[in-house]
Amino acid sequence: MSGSLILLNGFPLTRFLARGPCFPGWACHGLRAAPCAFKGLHTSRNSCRGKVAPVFTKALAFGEKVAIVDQHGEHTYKDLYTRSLHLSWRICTALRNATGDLKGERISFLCPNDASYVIAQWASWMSGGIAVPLYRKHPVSELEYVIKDSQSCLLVAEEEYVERITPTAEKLRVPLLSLLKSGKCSPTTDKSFSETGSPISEWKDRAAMIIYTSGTTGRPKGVLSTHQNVQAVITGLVDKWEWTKDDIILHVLPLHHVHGVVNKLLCPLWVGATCIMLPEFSAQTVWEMFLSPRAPRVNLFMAVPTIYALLTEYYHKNFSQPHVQDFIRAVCQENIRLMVSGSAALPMPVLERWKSITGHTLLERYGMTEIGMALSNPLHGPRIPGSVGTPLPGVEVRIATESPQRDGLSYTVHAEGDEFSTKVTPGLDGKEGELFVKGPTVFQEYWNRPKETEEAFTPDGWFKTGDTAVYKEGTYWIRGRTSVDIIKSGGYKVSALEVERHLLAHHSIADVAVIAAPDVTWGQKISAVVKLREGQTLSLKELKEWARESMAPYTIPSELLLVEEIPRNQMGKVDKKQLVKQFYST
Ligand code: MCA
Ligand code: AMP
Repeated sequence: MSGSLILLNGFPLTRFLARGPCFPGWACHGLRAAPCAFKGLHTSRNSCRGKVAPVFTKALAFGEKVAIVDQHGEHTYKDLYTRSLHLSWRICTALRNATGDLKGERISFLCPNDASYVIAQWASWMSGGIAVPLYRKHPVSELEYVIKDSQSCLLVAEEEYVERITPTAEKLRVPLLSLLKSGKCSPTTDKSFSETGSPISEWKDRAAMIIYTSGTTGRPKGVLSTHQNVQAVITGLVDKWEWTKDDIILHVLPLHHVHGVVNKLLCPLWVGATCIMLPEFSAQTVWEMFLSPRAPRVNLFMAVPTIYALLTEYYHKNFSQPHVQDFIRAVCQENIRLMVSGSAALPMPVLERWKSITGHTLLERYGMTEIGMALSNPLHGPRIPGSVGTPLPGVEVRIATESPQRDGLSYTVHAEGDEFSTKVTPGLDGKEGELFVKGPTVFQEYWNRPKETEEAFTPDGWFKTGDTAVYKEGTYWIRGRTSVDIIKSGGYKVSALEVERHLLAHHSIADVAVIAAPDVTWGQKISAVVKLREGQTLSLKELKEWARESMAPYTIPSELLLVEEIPRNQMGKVDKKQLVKQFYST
């Protein structure tokens, strides 16, 4: 840690650019990781050529370069590597593992958005474990679910969260290691261990991380990705969006989802770039970071559409003078090379307002926890508003519909493509269908759920995304989810059925249907249509307060509609499309 301190809205930053040489042979000489070449291998859905190795294996090559800037200061690649190695030694010691290879045991970790997260993630990998990130805003019951479901053998918590998670660790009898705040130094590593480093040399088929995602059935499922899967996503994006070590990205997303973990954190760390991590999203701080005349100068930004909508709202409230607006546009044009939107459909008004404010046409791309990133508009060349572009390197996509046959299911393929071209079935031009994906980015399995894993793929190995898509005008378009029970709110995927399950535990609620209310800022808002038990009353405020105990904040309904009866058909099903029309059609 060194350099002169700059205080920006209470967030200390130090000058860190041009900090000493990188190690020879690596990024200093225009490092661009080779993209995974995967073409036409229909029999093996997860295969990728080239050496697979996790991101930390590159860290020493970037040496003294600053990897992370957070609220505690700067952290070089070497700092991160050394401290991760030390933690991995502590992990193996705590588990009495003398080999230094946990062979795929799960390690859950609870860290703020700062360097401690990277250290916990790298340490999990260095010790041969699977990284299971927990989210600090989740209620304890949700944290417990993830630790239990992933069968984690150890818990790492940054010191701020130790007190909160200790009862859970004790209840589940999982050892808990406390991690110092990212600004504090760890004691020196056991010498022999630090000299040996990680004993693992073969990474390709090793599992890397489990990210939890909601589906239409059951509780959230753990999506298990291998190091090869993770690397394929990273290298595809590094290649297509031309990441270099000179990039400086501003990180504002949660770190229990692929967008925050891979696109915004592992990509910069892969190329030796710098990631400035805010503890959480704040529109004011983001604008200050964009407009600050001093280093570090952010030149890359990625977010969900809601964040662009919130930044736009802040801009209109605070920057009304024409000369300020001209200044903002000029600074954004000059300093920022790329702004990306993803995780949910980008509404046209959000795209247009952002363009008029900053001069940037947001690059929209499409991804999913199970497949990493699949489709992207181009870095160079026209970005078509409303479309998600074409397949990323190594990714194959199909648009198809199921055709039931006597002897089982078959699929009618409307279009099929890869990075280079798309073929359309004659007569099915522009016809909507479900989007299928294949390639090295596609996950290995839902943790401990073989049946769900099998059902998620076609017999010939395509992952069924559940998104409706169409190919036309030379590009792919996402038309929405096939299921009404999946809600996208603020970029988070929320299962309506899971929300209903929680709400039915409320003593005043007799029946409930959770629906998605369209909203330009949040994409969709979670709306609960509720029938109360006789004699009961319930306000939205009361419901929210009650829900905070057991529900993740972004799954709590922001609207409550009280009804006499919830309309159900003979099968007991609610026509949710009809309910949305009834309450939200304009
Ligand atoms: C918060 N609020 C909401 C919602 N969330 N209102 C309606 N709907 C919501 N979903 C309200 C709160 O009630 C509160 O209102 C106010 O907004 C601020 O709440 P807070 O919790 O502080 O919100 P925030 O921290 O500002 O969160 C907004 C956010 C967050 C930053 C946009 O939702 C976010 O980080 N989203 C990103 C999720 C993400 O990374 N998804 C990637 C998964 P009041 O003040 O009145 O109480 S998808 C993925 O990874 C795939 C692979 C992909 O393609 O990327
Ligand atoms: P998650 O499962 O949380 O990773 O969310 C993945 C889902 O987000 C996808 O299946 C899509 O429904 C949605 N999604 C991601 N990017 C886009 C996009 N650019 N346009 C529309 N939907 C998107």
